[in-house]
Amino acid sequence: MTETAAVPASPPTIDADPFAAEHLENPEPLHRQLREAGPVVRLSRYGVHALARHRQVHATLVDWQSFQSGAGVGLADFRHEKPWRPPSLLLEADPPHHDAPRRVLREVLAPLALRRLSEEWQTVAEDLVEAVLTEQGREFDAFDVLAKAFPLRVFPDAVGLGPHGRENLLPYGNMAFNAFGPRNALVEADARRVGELSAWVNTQCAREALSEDGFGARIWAAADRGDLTPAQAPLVVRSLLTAGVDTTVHGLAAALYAFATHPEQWQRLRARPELARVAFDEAVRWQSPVQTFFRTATTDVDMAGTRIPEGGKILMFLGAANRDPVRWSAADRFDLTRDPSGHVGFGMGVHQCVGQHVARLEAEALLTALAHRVERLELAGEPRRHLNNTLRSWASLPVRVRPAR
Ligand code: 8QM
Repeated sequence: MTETAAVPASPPTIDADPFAAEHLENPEPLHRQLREAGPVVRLSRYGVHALARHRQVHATLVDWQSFQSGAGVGLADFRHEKPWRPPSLLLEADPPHHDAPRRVLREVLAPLALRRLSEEWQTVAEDLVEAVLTEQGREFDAFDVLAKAFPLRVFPDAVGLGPHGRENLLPYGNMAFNAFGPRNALVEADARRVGELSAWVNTQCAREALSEDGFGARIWAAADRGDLTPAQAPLVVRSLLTAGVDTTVHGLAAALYAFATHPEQWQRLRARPELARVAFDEAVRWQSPVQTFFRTATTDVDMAGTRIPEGGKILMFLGAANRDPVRWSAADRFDLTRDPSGHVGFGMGVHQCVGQHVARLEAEALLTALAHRVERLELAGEPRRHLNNTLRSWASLPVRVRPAR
């Protein structure tokens, strides 16, 4: 075996556009093709390298020295192109600049800091499920009334947002997640609202706009202590508003879709509601709500026989890695008995999702409430995707339920 080829060969080239509607709608066939083509492939359409196997995606995520985020984690190279908004201090930064904002947000969103929310969110979830069952009956759009409704009921309050304009949160996130991709029709469709939505979000990040007891206020308190500069605080709040809404909405939708299509797994959760957390992680592995991110090579890097040039963009297919048959047995199966840890749906390494405990708490509250009240859950119609360059997202998820007695 010649594992260490002295002269890097040119990798297999694939001409498909992963951001074309057909692949966003149904990404698995292209993911399979990319994984099978090789450990590193070339995407001719965008002049970037791509990784779809778990081993290489994982290795790239944990090697922030060779693969930076500061040049942007989308297709655009911030060293040559002006970003659509000031870069995120978390997502689009590298150590050492990344360290202080990361530490602050990690503390604000730590499991211990969330404990006081847990009981309240459970009650909200129980009330929501009860209201849906009485008001909607046995058939409803689980995307609208559960996956969208629940995070919007708990998260903006937890941040400390005011009551006005909350309907801007999802469109703003949708725009931000589209912006990581190429400037295609999805980005064009958002263009006319960029100014208005950005202005609203930026206004919400000011100290005066935030209540005194939320995540936002705690970020500002960190600035008062000198852990952040006053200029950094609003950008860290902006990260919460960008990364904290659409992700959980579509992540919860992924979990509901998984259960609606796997009745035996629903029965397993009903028998043991304490599986709600692992079920959510398995749903994140199985659907990968965040499908892709880019890195930029800081130097020439040889990976599995391919030389990635300094400055080159690398597209990581998180969703493909999360179903790599080399890493996962029966990778395409949603299965509560597996251990999904090691999935890259929340990333890995220094940037691994800092809000994952918030997401898990939301999921635990909603899934537990449902498991107690719903005996059967099934699709009542064809689910519809909403297309986004980065998020595997939903437009509707019609379900039929049989309430437990
Ligand atoms: C994706 O603005 C940000 O800091 C930010 C935006 C999007 C994400 C993360 C952070 C991964 C969920």
